[in-house]
Amino acid sequence: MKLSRLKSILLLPLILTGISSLSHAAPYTAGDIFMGFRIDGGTQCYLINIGQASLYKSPSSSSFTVPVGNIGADLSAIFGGTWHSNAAVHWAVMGTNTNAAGTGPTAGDPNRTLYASKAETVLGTQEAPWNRGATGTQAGPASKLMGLAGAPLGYAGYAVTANSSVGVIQTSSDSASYASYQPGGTAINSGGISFAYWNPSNEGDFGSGAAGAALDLFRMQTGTSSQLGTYLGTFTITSAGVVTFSTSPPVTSTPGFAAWIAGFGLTGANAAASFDYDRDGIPNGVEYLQESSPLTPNAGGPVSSRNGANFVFTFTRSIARKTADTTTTIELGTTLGSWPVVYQVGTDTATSTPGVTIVPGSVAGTEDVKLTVPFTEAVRRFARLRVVITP
Ligand SMILES: [Ca+2]
Ligand SMILES: [Ca+2]
Repeated sequence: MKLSRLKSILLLPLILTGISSLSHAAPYTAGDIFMGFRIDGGTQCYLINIGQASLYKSPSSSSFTVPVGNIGADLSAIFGGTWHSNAAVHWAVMGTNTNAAGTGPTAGDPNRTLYASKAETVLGTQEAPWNRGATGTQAGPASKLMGLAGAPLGYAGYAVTANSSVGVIQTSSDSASYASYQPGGTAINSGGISFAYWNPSNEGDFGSGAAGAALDLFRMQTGTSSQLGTYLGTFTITSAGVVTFSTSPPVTSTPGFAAWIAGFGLTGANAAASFDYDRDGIPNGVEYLQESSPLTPNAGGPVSSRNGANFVFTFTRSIARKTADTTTTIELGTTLGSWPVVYQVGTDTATSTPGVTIVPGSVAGTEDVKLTVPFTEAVRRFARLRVVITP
């Protein structure tokens, strides 16, 4: 009896040792997406699990640091200390939830939903989204992305590095390495374009330095090739390897209000931002901001309410409509005749007047703007949303 107990006690440290070594295996959960790095002609590449796609699809903040550990140390070790200014060093983001046929969404997405980056050609200007494809078409890249994620030759088959609990260093010539899916890499699985699908590539490089590199992230549910993916946000990286994801690029490539309103056939006074052509109470400029039709009366628009001791004014806007030609303000007054108190609504909370907060909206591609003002006196208070267009 005593001997048996002694054996149990002796076995315990061995079991713990086993668990400890297992914890270094690269962690992968269905729905995780990846950031990859490679260098032209390199024998090694670097693959990082940046977590569930939902972190980027429905981010809890409009800008956050992606928790990847000290990847700067790994990048310097693999690609040299000047990796962040080397045009031969490439990076990209990509992933899928599953390639398995079947019913029901997995990880919150329909099967074969794809995520892929596109490098910004003009820094600060959003790229046009990748197209969506039919279920059968998206099976090709989804299959390769599952290969990238899996074991033994993909991500899950490796041990993580000492610097990053989510980073693995792969042998480029392995058939499921990150480099093997890229056109300039080992090109085992690329077909000359990224994952034999994103043409020419979902990668950017560091020829303009880390400060000149940005990757826009798009989500592509299965659909038709005439449907565009959805822009989710932009990745940037510092020369120290700190990765940031932001849903608020400063400028988008959208042509702006003039082209938008002309597209509805409105001209002259009917096309003014302050005019309410369809008489739904929403001026054309606000219709633009929330992407509702200026021709058809619709519900929506700003909502004001009282919340305890605060006056609260909220509206939802389209991220794609934060074009450089718009100036957005929330104006307050105690009558409907004058609006003496003006709050600026910037591209994010930091660039707005204090009291205004901007957070991701419940629908991808939108954000919610909220003004909170304490009631300081017992008077009526009115607020309006004003969009001024500067051609
Ligand atoms: Ca209207
Ligand atoms: Ca309308």
